[in-house]
Amino acid sequence: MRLDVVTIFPEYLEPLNVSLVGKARTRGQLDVRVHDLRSWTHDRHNTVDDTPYGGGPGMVMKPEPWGEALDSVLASGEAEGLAAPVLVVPTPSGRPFTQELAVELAERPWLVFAPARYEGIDRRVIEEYGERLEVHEVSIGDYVLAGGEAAVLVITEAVARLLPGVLGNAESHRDDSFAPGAMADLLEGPVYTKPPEWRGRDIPEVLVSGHHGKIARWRRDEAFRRTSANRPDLIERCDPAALDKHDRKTLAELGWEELPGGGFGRRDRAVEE
Ligand code: 6GU
Repeated sequence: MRLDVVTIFPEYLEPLNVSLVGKARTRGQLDVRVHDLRSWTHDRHNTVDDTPYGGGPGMVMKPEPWGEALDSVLASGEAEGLAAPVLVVPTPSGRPFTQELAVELAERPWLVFAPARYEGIDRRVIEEYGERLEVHEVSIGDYVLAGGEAAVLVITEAVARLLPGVLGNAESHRDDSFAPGAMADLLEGPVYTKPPEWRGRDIPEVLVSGHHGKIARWRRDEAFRRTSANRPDLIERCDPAALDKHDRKTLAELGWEELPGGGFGRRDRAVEE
């Protein structure tokens, strides 16, 4: 997979040389090219921003450097025989970045990232490339960062670990939280390793029982427990058809009830307490 990143802070992308993504690069599984947006400016101050039309605080990234940068990056990939890339524009006003989108992006041979600083990029840039490319404006969460570069790191890591041969164990992402499959839409429960006792704390006995059925059941119960505590929204929209009798009992113990219209809701504890 080829990745191009156009940024005013190329050094912010240094972590792409480390760990999983760094290894994928040295193995030739990932071809990452980081470009300095300012190299497509023509004034003495390498200006990339200007005041917003209509007034208001902050600055807006000018369209001309982005246009030249993206044209140049697109031409270089085309010259190497690549078909049109997906353009990923990290922005707090984008659609939420999800595992589903990571899977979709991992299937594409070429991604171009256009992370904005300041108040964003002049809208006409998104419109212009939206006519030529598949463009995804994505947000990595409900908080505001100073720029999209950290989001590029997040998205790249989520995508790179899905590429064939990048993760050591091909099975490793099968039961990720949020991965489609058996544990779909449940958070993963706790994990343990040796020693069996640490600072007076034992591990759950079932994990050394050798009883695979009981272990799977325990893990699923713990996944429900953690999901109920940390992501009740995932329980609320879980599909009742995907649950067995034991799941329903576990959810009932965690304070959930099946609603008449399907789905689950918190049992009204005001009455009980
Ligand atoms: Cl992608 N960019 C910025 N600047 N802030 C964010 C974000 C992206 N996602 C969440 N907050």
